[in-house]
Amino acid sequence: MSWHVLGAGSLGGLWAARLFRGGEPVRLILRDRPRLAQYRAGGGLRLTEGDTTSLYPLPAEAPEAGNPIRRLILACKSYDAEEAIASVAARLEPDAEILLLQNGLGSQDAVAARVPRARCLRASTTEGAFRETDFHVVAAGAGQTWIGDQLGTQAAPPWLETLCALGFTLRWTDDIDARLWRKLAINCAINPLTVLHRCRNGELRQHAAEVADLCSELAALLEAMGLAPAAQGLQQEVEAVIAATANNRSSMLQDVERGQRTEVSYLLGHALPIAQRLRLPVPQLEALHQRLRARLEERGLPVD
Ligand code: NAD
Ligand code: KPL
Repeated sequence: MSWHVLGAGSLGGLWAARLFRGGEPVRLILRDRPRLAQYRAGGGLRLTEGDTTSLYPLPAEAPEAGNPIRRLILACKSYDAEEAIASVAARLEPDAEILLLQNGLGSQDAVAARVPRARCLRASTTEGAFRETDFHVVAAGAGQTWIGDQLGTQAAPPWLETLCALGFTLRWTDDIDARLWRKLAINCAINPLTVLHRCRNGELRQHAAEVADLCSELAALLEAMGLAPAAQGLQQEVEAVIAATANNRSSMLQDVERGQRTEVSYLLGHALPIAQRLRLPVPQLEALHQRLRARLEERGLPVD
C-alpha cells in the first residue's frame, strides 16, 4: 500500500526520504506541474543526515494525478493545510488515513472538516529538519513524534511499528490534544519572544520574568480548559526547552528572518479566543500578541 506525501518541504522531505530508503512505496505530491518539472530536473530528493547526503529518486506527481490515495502524510504549514487537502480530496479512498504533521492547533480541525470520511491522525513532533535548497532537506536533530486520534478512541494503526523501524521515534497516545496543547503552550512562551527580542532561544534566560508570566497565564488557560495535566510543570519545561535549545533560533524567528509568514494564528491566535470564551483574563498573552503583530506588520509580513 503506497504512501503519499503532500508538502515536499523540510518535514515532508525527511519523512518521504526515510520511507523510500526503508523500501516503503511512497510518492510525493507537488503543488503543480512547474514544480513537478523542477523536481524531476533535479533527479529526486536529497537528504543530508550528519555528513552524508543521498539522492533518492522518489516518484512524484501533481495533485490531480489519477491514482487513489490510501495513506497520506500532510506536511505543509498550518496555514496551507486546508487548501492542500482540498487539492487531493477527490482522490482519497473512503477509508483513507491522513497523518497531520502541523504544529499548533486549528488546522487539524479544518482539514478533518474538509475530508470527514478520512481518519485524520494528529501528530506532535520535536523532529527537526530544514531546507538547504528546494528538494534538499537536512535532518537537524532527532526528536520524537506523538500520534493519536482526536477522540483517542481508536487503536494505533499497524504501520506505526513499520515506521519506527525506519528511523522515526513514534509513540501512540490516547490524548494527542493534550500533547498538542502542551507544545502550543511551550511555543507561545518561547517563539514570539524570540522574534520580539531578535534572539536565540537561550537568550530568553535574560527575560526570565517575562517567560514566567506567560507560563503562568498559559497554565491557567490549560487548567480552565480541563487540561490540568498539560498545565503541570509548564514553566519548568519551558525553561528546560530554552536551555536544551539555547543555540537555536525558534521556528517563528526563522520564518520572520526569511520574510515568510509565521504560524502565529495556530499558536497565540488559536489560544486567545478560547481564553476569551472562557472569560479568563490573559493580559500578558494579549499584549504579546499585539506586540508580535506590530513587529510582523513593521516587517511587511502577514499578521495572521
Ligand atoms: P516547509 O515550508 O519546509 O514545507 C512545507 C511544504 O509544503 C513546502 O514545500 C510547500 O511548497 C508545500 N506546500 C504548501 N502548500 C502546498 C500545496 N497546496 N500542495 C503541495 N505542496 C504544498 O515546512 P516544514 O518546516 O516542513 O513544516 C511543516 C509543518 O511541520 C509546520 O506546521 C511546522 O510547524 C511543523 N514542524 C516542522 C518542524 C521542522 O523542523 N521543520 C518541526 C516540528 C514541526
Ligand atoms: O518548537 C520550537 C520552535 O522553534 O518552534 C522550540 C521548542 C521553541 C525550539 O526552537
